[in-house]
Amino acid sequence: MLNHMKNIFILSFLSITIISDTSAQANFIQNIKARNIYNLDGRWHYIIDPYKTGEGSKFYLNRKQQSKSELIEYDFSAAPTLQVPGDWNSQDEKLLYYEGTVWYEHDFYVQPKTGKRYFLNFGAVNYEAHVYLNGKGLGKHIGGFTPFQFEVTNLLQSGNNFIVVEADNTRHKESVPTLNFDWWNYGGITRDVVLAEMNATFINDYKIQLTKGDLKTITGYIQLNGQQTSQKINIQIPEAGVQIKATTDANGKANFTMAVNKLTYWTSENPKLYNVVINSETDTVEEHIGFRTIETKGKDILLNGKPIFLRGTCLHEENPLIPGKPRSKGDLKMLLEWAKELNCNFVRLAHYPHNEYMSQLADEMGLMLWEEVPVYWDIDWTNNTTLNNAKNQLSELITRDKNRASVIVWSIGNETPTNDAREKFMEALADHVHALDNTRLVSAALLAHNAGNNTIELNDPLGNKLDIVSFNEYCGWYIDLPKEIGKYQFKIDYNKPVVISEFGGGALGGFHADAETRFSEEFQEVVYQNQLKLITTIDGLRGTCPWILIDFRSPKRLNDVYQMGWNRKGLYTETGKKKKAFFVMKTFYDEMQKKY
Ligand code: GCB
Repeated sequence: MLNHMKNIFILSFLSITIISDTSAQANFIQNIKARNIYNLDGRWHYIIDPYKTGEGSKFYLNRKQQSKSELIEYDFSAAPTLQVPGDWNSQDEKLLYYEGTVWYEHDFYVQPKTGKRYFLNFGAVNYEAHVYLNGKGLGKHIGGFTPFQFEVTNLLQSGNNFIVVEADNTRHKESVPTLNFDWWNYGGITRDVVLAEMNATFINDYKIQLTKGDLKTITGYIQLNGQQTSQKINIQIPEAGVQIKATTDANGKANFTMAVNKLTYWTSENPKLYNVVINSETDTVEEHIGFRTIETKGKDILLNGKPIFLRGTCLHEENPLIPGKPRSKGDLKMLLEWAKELNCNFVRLAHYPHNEYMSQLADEMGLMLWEEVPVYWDIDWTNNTTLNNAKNQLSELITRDKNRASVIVWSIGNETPTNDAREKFMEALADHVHALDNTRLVSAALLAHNAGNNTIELNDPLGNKLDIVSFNEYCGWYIDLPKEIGKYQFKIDYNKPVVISEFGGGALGGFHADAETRFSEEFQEVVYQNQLKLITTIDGLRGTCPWILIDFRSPKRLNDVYQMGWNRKGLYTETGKKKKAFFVMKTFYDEMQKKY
């Protein structure tokens, strides 16, 4: 049915961009929040539809009863409302564990201007979204954590308009992530929705970064969208006293290279951002951008050519104090501030792309980031649709965040079991990322194995494709007791920097006992003390990421005494109290800061 709708739509509105399948190229307006936008956040009507009745009954038409006898078995205007952005699970008790379809409807008023073009942009909808404007299908998007947009110039009406979104967070074997994952499957329109008003030809995309390994040259491109493809472009960084002119080609693209003599480079101690101004003949956009290089040399990670140690932490995108997903920039800032209290300079945004505000805040706050896609555990390795889906999520994430100085690592997955099919899949992802962006490092959270004689060996063939070899390691929690951690040694078969992407154990905040009692703060504290002794024996150790900064909800954590639906491995409780292990990590990071 939807395909049929889509075909009709393509025929009648040829100029409309449709992102309708998972292999589509990421194509959305760069830095959309800086453009002329109408914010469509607010209260949206919703109808819970576990049997997908709304598809056959065409809820997208948003029909109203025309006579008192007419039978219409839905009514958006009488339906309750949810806050957008926001997950549905935390806003209606009925939806806490819900996995299925929810229809959203929102009315808005707009007076489109002649000669302008209009784009409807979603920050993220988990997991599959079918979008309609004024009863017409725009297309669908798959993937719960990245932006997508539709051009709606020809569909907008002067006056009242309505959007309908069919959102479905059902888990599927072939999806990314797959059926099994250790976090809450928050559904719905979880990020901002905006309508952007653009000129007929506008600056759609740009990349402005230091050239890989070259502190004196900025390179990048400008991509226009519209008929007037050939334009003069001017890129200026007034504070650095540089500018460059370029001309876009018949495809609306201009590549450029700009020499810079004197720049204050972005670091975590001094996260300098410059105002960058891009002018074309028909558009202007400005953005604050930081400039830094990131490379590896042997076992070192070099930021602006200097060795660094990544004082990291893992983080889920979840609100500790208010249930559910963070809904505003303020919520997200608090999470990063908690990481800074631990004296972090690095955050692993696990296990999926987080809100775009995260990387903007990290740019401002001087936190380096690891960004990841939900290629998590054992996904459908032989399925080509799954591979295209994973590639598309990477493309969308990289398109969105490629100008963020804070982002230094793209992670292609977490704890994927080694076998031939997975190897082929993951190597394809590593190649995909290297081709899209050579100015950052590629990694993945790998699995090490016990090679006998208490030796933890990391020899995953995928490591050869990665710039940093990272692995998760849970000695003292899933394997052995904390007091036994000391018997282990490592064998790591690469001349590359090593980052421990996860380690740790659980504790119920406020539960105190001796250090042998599981789930006590003392047990967790010893896990950390002994883990730090162990992992600092790794010759190439260049970063650590405890799992995890804050307790988070997971339907897999079912112990009713200690867990109650929460993964308790946080260094903070969900109410923001620091556990004893927090101070072990903080002391370690204070010492590492003196060394690097
Ligand atoms: C892991 C996973 C992470 C889990 C964690 C745990 O290895 O990468 O997603 O939440 O372990 O707590 O078991």
